[in-house]
This record gives sequence, C-alpha cells and structure tokens, in this order.
Amino acid sequence: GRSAGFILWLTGLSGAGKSTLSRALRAHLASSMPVEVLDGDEVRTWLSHGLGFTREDREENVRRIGHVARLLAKHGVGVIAAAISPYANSRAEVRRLAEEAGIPFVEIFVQAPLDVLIARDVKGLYKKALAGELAHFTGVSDPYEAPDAPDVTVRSDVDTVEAGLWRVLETLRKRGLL
Ligand code: GGZ
Repeated sequence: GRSAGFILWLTGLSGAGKSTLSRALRAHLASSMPVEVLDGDEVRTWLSHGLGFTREDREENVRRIGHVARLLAKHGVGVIAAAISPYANSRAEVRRLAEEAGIPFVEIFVQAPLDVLIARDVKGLYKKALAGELAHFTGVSDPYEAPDAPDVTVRSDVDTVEAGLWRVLETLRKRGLL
C-alpha cells in the first residue's frame, strides 16, 4: 500500500447516489489505507450543526468539510467527501486549498437526471419541494451548478454501483494514487 492521502470529492444532487458510492469506495480502499467518509448529511449533525441551506451556509459547510478533509489527508487518510456542494466556486476553493497543501484532489460528479431523482424520491424531499413546502431545495427551488470539468463522472441512473466504483478506481490508478 501507499501512504499518501488524497481527497475524493463527490458532488451531485440529493439522492443521486453520493452516499452509496462513498460506501463502495470506502469498502474497496479500506484494505490498502486508512479511509474516512465525510458525508454532508452526517457532518450537519456535528461539525456543521446549526447550518441551513442558504448559499452562505452551504458554502460554510463545504469549507468546513474541506478543512477537515485536508487535515486527514495530510496524515495519509483517503478522504471521501460527499456533499451536494452546489456552487462551483466553493468546489474550486476546496480544490485550490488542497492542491496548495500538496494533497491530490479528485472531483467526482455523481449525476442523475432530475426526473429520475423525483421518481425515486427515497426520502420524500422532492415531493415536499415540488409542493412548495421546502424552500431552498437543490434542483427544485435552489441552484445546482454542475461541474464543467469533473475528473470523473458517474451516472447513477445508467451505471451500476460497481461500474461507478471501477470508473473512480481507474482514475485513481491513472493518477498514481493507488
Ligand atoms: C438540499 C437538503 C435540503 C435542501 C435537507 N437542499 O439526500 P440527503 O437529504 O440525505 O442529503 C441532503 C442533505 C444535503 O446536505 P449537504 O451538506 O450535502 O448540502 S450542501 O453541500 O449543499 O451543504 C438532503 C438534505 O440534506 N437536505 N434540506 N434544502 N438537501
């Protein structure tokens, strides 16, 4: 195994499959290095407790996740950060800070068409948002700026979890991170 850490940054809409891909990546990487998952949903219970979904709060949430990710990666952890992170400039900032610290940063766009997410709606959040009961809901009543040039794109409506996993691993191998 290799000792250098890195940050895998998963961005995408709610329900697109970021958490599922994170778990698959963690299971795969854990045999060769220490791994930590920073999931937006969980981070908001502790690290970002009290933050909401305004632009300002989302940017703050992303900054905090980025900071902890750098601290961990600096010590050899393979960090998997999964947050909607809807704003391109926030993602660019976390990338810049990581790269300035010499930490490899891989942006992974977990993509699925909105109509598929609305049809799935595991948590019933899209239904609420579409009914006007949830303000600032990403993709419905709040913006999502899709990445222009992600390092990897995983289509969760087309690819299996396995296929998505292999696509990410292939990129990590090419970058010499595995
Ligand atoms: C988007 C929301 C919202 C609003 C609650 N907009 O799919 P989930 O349920 O389990 O994960 C989503 C999570 C989004 O938190 P993040 O930290 O990933 O967002 S960000 O990066 O923008 O800071 C969703 C739930 O919280 N959720 N309200 N209004 N998602």
